[in-house]
Amino acid sequence: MILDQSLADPADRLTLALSKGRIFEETVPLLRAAGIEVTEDPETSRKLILETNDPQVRVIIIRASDVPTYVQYGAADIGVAGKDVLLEHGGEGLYQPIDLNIARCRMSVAVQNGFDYASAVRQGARLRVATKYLKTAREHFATKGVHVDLIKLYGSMELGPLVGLSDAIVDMVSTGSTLRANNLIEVEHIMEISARLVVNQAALKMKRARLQPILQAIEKAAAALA
Ligand code: PRT
Ligand code: MG
Repeated sequence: MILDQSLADPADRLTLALSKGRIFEETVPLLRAAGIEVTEDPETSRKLILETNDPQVRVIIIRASDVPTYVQYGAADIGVAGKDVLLEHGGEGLYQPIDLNIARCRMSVAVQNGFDYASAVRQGARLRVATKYLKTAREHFATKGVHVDLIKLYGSMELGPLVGLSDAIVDMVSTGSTLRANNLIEVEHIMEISARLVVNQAALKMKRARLQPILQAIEKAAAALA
């Protein structure tokens, strides 16, 4: 279901959905390239709606995994979310994501150092895998014909194998230092991840004149990061 845009913002008012931390920090320069300056810092402000230099543009700060939902329902016109998050959401009501080449990492399978993943897989053992990314993990293991019981977690997946909750985890890896610090090793690389810009489908039609130049400027700035 898409909200009727007349119930949301007027045609020239734009709402952008971002999450705090790396997504916010790495999106700011791309917005700047489109002439949008966020005038408040979500790390120090408790406000959930931030103003910008343009009175018609505002930024809402929400949980990373909630970004596709706000955009899907038209509560935000544009959002920035990781490919990991978008795959779990499914992408309904969202228009063609632009790859922003930011917040890059990889989605991997990791196990405790010493666990013989290859032979467990070879023997057709049923593996217990803890992850926040049920959909993507299910698809990955199904494609490979590996039997798994998936355990849904909301964070700190790295702990799973250390306390016997699971044999393996599926999580994001960037420097690898979290895995190393917890005596885990990567055994499979599932996919490369980066953040994408998503647009509400109705907003793209109703606010095209307002959105098009911003999307173009962001796309150009993002392409330079590739
Ligand atoms: O933190 P919260 O639960 O609110 O949500 P979130 O974790 O989804 O948000 P956030 O801001 O942490 O991540 C937003 C997006 O950034 C993710 O959806 C990914 O697309 C992307 N991204 C890029 C990452 C990382 N790099 C990353 N390193 N997301 C998470 N991590 C975590 C990873 O889960 C692991 O715990 O960082 C740890 C590994 O980092 P290294 O450097 O030690 O390998
Ligand atoms: Mg996080």
